[in-house]
Amino acid sequence: MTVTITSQGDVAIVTIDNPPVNATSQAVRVGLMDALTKTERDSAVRAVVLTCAGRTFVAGADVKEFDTEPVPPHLPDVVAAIEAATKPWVAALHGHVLGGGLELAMGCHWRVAMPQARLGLPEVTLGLIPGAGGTVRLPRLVPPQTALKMIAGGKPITAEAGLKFGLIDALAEDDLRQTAIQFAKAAQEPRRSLSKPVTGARDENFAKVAAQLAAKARGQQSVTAAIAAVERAIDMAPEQALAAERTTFLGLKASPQAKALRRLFFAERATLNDPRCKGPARPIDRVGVIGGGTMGAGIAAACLLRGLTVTMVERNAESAAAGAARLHAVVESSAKRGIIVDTRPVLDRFETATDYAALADRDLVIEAVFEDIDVKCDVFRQLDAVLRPDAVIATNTSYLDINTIAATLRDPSRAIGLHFFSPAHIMKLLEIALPDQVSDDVVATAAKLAKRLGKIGVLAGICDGFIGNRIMSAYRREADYLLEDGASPTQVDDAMRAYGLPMGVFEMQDLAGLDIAWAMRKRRAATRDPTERYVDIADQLCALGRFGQKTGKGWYDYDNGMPVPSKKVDEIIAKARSSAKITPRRFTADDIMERILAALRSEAAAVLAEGIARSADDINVVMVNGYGFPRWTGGPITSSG
Ligand code: 3H9
Repeated sequence: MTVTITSQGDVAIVTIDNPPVNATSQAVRVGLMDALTKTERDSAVRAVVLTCAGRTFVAGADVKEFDTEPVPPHLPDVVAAIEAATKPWVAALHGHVLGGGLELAMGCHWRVAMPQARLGLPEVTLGLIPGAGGTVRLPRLVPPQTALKMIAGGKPITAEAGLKFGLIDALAEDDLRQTAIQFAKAAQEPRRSLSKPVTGARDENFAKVAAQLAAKARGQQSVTAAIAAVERAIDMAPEQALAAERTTFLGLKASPQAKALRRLFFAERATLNDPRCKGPARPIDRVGVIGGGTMGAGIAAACLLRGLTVTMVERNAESAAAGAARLHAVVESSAKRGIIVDTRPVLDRFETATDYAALADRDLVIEAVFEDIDVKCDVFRQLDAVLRPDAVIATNTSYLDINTIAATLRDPSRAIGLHFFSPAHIMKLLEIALPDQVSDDVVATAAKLAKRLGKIGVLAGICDGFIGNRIMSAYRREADYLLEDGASPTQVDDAMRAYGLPMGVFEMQDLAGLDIAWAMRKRRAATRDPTERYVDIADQLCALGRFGQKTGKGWYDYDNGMPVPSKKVDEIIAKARSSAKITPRRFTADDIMERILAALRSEAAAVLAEGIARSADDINVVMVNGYGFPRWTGGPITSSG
């Protein structure tokens, strides 16, 4: 039974039990309607507590049902029926109270929550707006601006914030069920969210938040639809606003953006559905990190923030102190962002060392030193000499040949690639690069680490750049071709931003610095295929010391930090065109993106054909989570992209 009724005195306890996240699947909706009928009829029942079994309250409607016609009873009707009940309903909230889950809770007359509960309406992230009254009830419980942020921003709030804003009536310090029962016993008449007036008007601040959210949406329709829905909820009678909400919800549900986002939702959760990830894994509690630079400190922080113990090894005391300072700054910024409450227990699990011997008891060591194969091989040799034979040794390289690095070990089967993205404590993606001899339990260990760190682990084969950087180099190459063929850096960057990327490829290079890629190109010059088209404009910029923002000049000139098109760069491009005997042509933004995406898709096809990626879905997950491709396209290699 997905919905059961028990009782304590005159309080009925309605429990939803629909693992894994108690989604409001059809059986749950039927069960709730049935429970409502029974409790209304039963004269021994004076009040009702709605609760959930397992690790969470209802985390939303069942997304798996969204590709078929909705089957009655519909969730908005269930919520409305509970709200109309003659007996008080108290929602007992724990875990994730999201989407249809929060809508159900708002249909109840009182809400008590565990302090750790998170409450939100994340429908926009699935290309939707709330479809069971959420946009209409929330602005009647919390200030309009808060409702707007929750509905159009999609980010959940803490139970404490919910209490402050009026969404929650009380926090349960220990026994949620008993607290809810006490509440139900004390409850008099039902108190209906929909009967309340909205909490305030649409003022200037509301308009400001709406404008900020719309600007951030970069083409995602659900965000603008969500803003409009909240505006309607404030301006219109509730019945009208509810009807409009439902129409918008159903329209969006069938939209290409929502379909693409749903596909991505399930793709992100399927990346480690691989037999190699399912077997027994080795322990990962004690981690070593080699190198305290930006990447090393970020990786160490990612591990510490998820409860692991970390020793960071640097070559001398001074570098160790600098690495520790970087790590402390990251942990402190996480406290400021509310990720952790107290930095002390986190930092207590951290130490630095200057001798590899300090890693003798580590379960897993991740090197994050300079991106040079000889340096990395040397680190691996030193680790081999001191680590336990069962310890996993990982490299954070983003493109070097891990088979060569693994071959320095007596037992290469314990080597693996863990390619974190910067900032490593924030970015969700972890490319797990598998050298030829890696053992299955080492793969399973990497998968366990990804989950423990709250990251999306994606399996990749070994090649230059694995999945993401390899595809990105094809993308950058095409952008260079476009310059030589007639486009300007500004046109290319503008086209990319219009497509939904946070930054264009040239402004991105200026931000990151052009020198590292230049050094790499020089190293590879001898082995480059002489028949392949090569555009040397970037090399010429570097030869002039134009390394990007850090030198005040790169693809753009910088005026007070703002990029302006550079005459010098235009000259270099013009010369490059004439020496390649190219007559420049005009490009529209669509032409530019079509060419860039075609190049990217062709490289993605090669990555798939060579078995570097397991599936097109995995590639999309990488491009969206590691490289800023707009989520609502589902990723650049879906047909909707
Ligand atoms: C909505 O509510 C619309 C309404 O307004 C109106 C309706 C009329 N449905 O993420 P995890 C599965 S829209 C179906 O790995 P975690 C997931 O696929 C919805 N399945 O766990 C996975 O399955 P598997 C609004 C779902 O602990 C398993 O549960 N709600 C759903 O890292 C575990 O998931 C949302 O957008 C679902 N709604 O995170 C919330 N949710 O084991 C979406 C999860 O087979 N969910 N599954 O791979 C989440 O954000 C996270 O799952 C959550 C737990 C934070 C809850």
